[in-house]
Amino acid sequence: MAKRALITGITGQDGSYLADLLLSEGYEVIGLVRRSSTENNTRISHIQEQLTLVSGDLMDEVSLISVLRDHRPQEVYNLAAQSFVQASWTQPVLTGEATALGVTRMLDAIRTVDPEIRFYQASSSEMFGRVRTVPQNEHTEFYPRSPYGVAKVYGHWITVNYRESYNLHASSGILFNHESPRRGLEFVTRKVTNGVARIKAGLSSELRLGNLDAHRDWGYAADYVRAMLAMVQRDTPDDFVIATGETHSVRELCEVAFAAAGLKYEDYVVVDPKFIRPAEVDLLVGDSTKARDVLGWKCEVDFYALIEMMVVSDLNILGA
Ligand code: NAP
Ligand code: F7E
Repeated sequence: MAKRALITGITGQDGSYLADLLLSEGYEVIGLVRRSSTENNTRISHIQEQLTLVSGDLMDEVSLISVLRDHRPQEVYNLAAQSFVQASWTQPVLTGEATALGVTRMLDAIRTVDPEIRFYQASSSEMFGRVRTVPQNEHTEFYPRSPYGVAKVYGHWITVNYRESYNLHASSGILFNHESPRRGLEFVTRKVTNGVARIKAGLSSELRLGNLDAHRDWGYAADYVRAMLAMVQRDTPDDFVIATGETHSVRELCEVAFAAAGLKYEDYVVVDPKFIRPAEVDLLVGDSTKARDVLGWKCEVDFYALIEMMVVSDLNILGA
């Protein structure tokens, strides 16, 4: 019989790639979607008929319990969150409710309905924040630098705690930044590749950014969802860092993205203090040796191929 999985955050970047992957593996996929006055299914429109979309919200435990009772998934992938770091300073309480307490609501719904359900939590390299070691691995101390990072630390530890308290099969994937043509326009990679396409199409004459010196370990989202699936299939739940092991600055990102369209970033990029954060994460670079050794996971798409893929996609979208 086909396995049944519930994905929270299915309308987001990772949810859509994970749904693609699970369907290709023969899963029945249930997607939790929060109520909205306008439908927001663009990332999953190509597979919508193969999905069962159900209404619910991480803010509302009753809805989570009902969805688990009605659909009885064997696996739950908790990808839903307020995921934009910058917004976590203007909406810190909402970020805590969804990104931190939402994890407890889902874990407790699992404990109540069926403690045999296997659980994946979308943890983040933002938990490392002001990094204590370089590169960062599963033993690196957390030092979050935003309300989002703090909320993710809570989400990680409540996952570990429910595993230890109630013996749940709960794993936490500590994923470094991962991007794709489906990335939200507010995140820096997509903002840059969309900005390049807009300039090329004659729709903009400049691109306003914040800190160009921040360094990130950027990978491809479709590679990263393979790691989520692999973690949940193991006999023993555990925590894994997922990263490429390479770091690049935002400036380098601009250089590579503008060059892919035959442009020089210095001619268009303007630093705007509006995009500088109250506290910054200066440098992230992950060590995913454990994932390679235990899960057999590795990434297939490197930084340069990823940025080129995103520029090409954005140029196509705008017909530039
Ligand atoms: P995303 O594109 O921002 O998607 C977030 C998803 O969460 C959307 O489907 C959103 O629904 C949903 N959501 C937000 N609040 C909700 C609520 N209260 N109840 C139910 N659903 C809610 O994020 P992503 O890039 O795919 O990331 C997926 C997860 O991985 C997130 O937890 C993120 O924090 C984490 N993460 C991401 C990265 C990365 O680099 N992408 C790295 C590490 C960890 P709407 O469509 O209705 O807004
Ligand atoms: O910023 C700098 C910014 O917003 C990356 C989320 O998926 O990954 C993501 O969080 C860097 C930061 O991603 C702009 O200051 C400069 O240093 O693309 P971002 P993030 O904050 O790293 C982690 C792993 C997650 O878990 C999160 O959910 O780029 N930067 N100028 C800018 N960033 C943005 N967004 N916009 C700018 O104009």
